[in-house]
Order: sequence, then C-alpha cells, then structure tokens
Amino acid sequence: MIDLGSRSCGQRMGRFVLPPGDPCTCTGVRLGGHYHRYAPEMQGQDPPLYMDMLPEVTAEVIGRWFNCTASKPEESTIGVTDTGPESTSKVAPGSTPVASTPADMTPVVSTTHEPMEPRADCQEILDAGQTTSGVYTIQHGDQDMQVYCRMEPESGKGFIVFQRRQDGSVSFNRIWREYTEGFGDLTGEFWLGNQKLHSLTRNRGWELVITLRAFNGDEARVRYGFFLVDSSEYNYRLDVSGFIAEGGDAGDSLSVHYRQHFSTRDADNDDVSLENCAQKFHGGWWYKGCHGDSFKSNLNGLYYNDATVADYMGIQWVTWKGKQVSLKGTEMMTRRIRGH
Ligand SMILES: [Ca+2]
Repeated sequence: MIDLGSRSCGQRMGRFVLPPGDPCTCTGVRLGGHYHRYAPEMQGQDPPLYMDMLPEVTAEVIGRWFNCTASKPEESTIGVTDTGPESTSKVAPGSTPVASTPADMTPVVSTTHEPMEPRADCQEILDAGQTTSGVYTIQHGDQDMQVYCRMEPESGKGFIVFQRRQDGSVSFNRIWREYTEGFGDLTGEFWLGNQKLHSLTRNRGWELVITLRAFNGDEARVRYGFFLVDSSEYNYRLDVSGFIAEGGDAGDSLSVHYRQHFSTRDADNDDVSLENCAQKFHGGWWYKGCHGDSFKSNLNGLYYNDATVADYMGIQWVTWKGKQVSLKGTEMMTRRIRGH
C-alpha cells in the first residue's frame, strides 16, 4: 500500500509548511505546530517554519516572496496530498511534481489530520477508518496529545511512534528535562517524552515494536508483548518482556535493560558508580552498565553517518550487528493491545 502521507512541503488545510533554513528547499518538512511544542528555539526564526495561509496562496506565490528560482525539481516536493487512496501523483496547480515516496521508514509526512472526534490512541483512529500514517491528535486523559501514528491497515494495527532516528538531524544528547518533555520533530527525528510514555502505558497492556535499519540495507523488526514506562518517581523505569522476532535476526537487545531506570547525562541512574553511561554515549536510555553483558542497546546514542564505530558508540543493537556497528535508522512504537 502506498503511504500517501509520505510527501513533504505543501499546503494543508490552509497552512503552508516550510522547511527549516532555506524556504526554497522543500525537503524535510517541519510542522510548525510541532516545533512550537517541542522546539521553542525554532520560534520567531526568519524565515518562519510555517505560515497560515489562505487557500489561494500557492507554493509559487510563496516562492516569489522568498525569491526562489523555480527549478529545483529534485528537491521540491510541493504537492497536495490529501487526495485519497486512488490518486498517488496529483500535483498542485502550478507547482513542481511530487517527488517519489522516500524509503519505507522515512516518514516525511506533513499531515496534521483533523480528528473526527476524540480518539484515545492510534489504534482507535485506525479502527475509525484513518489508514494513513501521519500526525494525529489523540485525547489522552483530559489533554490533547499530538502523536505520529504508524498505520498498518494490512494487519489492523495502529501504533504510536515514540522514537525515530533517520539522519542525525536532531541531537539526542539531551538533559533529563528534555527527555521528560520530549524533543524533535514528529515527522522527522524525535523522542515523544518519558512523561507521555508513562502516561500512555501505565494502566493497560501495551506492546512495543522496534524497527531497525542498518547502513548496509538490512532491516529487522522486534516486538515485546509487554511494555510499560514507570513514573518519574522511579526515573521512568523500563518494564519490558515477551520478546518476539518479527522480521530479520536482530535478537533481543532490550531485555537486559529490564527494570532499569532512565538516565541522561545530568541524571546518572545506571548501575555503575564510576561511570556515567549517558554522558559516555551521548544519549538518554535505560542504561545498566557501560559495556559488556550489561550493555546491549542504545537507540538514542550519537548519530553517525557511517556504520563502523568504537565499542558501543552510536546507535546500538548489539545482538544484531555487534558493538562496533552504529545503525542508520530506528523507529520505536507502542500500541495498546485489545482485551488486556
Ligand atoms: Ca553511573
């Protein structure tokens, strides 16, 4: 099935979305609303990341405002994408052709879907007929939460994506408060936030699915039948069990981190007194030890543009590629299992 959400840079419901930096370069869309929520430092930047527009303001018009030249076909992906499942290549009048859909896990989706009515999670949204992956608003408790839903209508599953790595565009070397609140871009790289993860998973049975991509093109997918992130009182401790290999041979690199507290460079909750694993590996994770049998995974490590790294550096899933290979991309997502 073609993911119609995999487009970037465009008009949507009166909002024109601009890429960061050069507004003429339509790659890597940033949704304004999300940046407002997670990256206040992006606010007020010139040019702005998005502008609310009248529908008649086209990409061409905006291009003239910024003195863009019209010929950037390989970079421009301006198009209207809410066109329904049967039309995969419609182009907005006067704009350049829509670029080809990027690789499967690359979710360059600029869609903020209007909710039909409040839904508690991505599964309910999928069940209500929304089969396109993208940014949705769910109502959790008494608060609205923007999440990226990975819709897999073939299997009838709708996941809340809570972590994504794909190009190193967002730093994951963050402090406790940032990991608590979340950071990044829901349509790019991000961490949803430990408090949200706890709030989502605390009461009911949730599963965890992780997709892993290597620089050599290998892909793998693992599933844990039970997933819960404990409260801040327990430093967002990881509760995970029920490993299943869903695709590939990645193995289980997370169960060794079971019951581990979350650590960041300014909150050392790992099990070793003489080292600070989060500081050493430049990320936030449920670190146990900084090497050996107590270190099997770190999907929030430093991003490398090359697979080969020093021991345990980079994005690690040790049971798959060993301790000297950093991964190219990851996606972590969770779903409430019905009937539990
Ligand atoms: Ca320590």
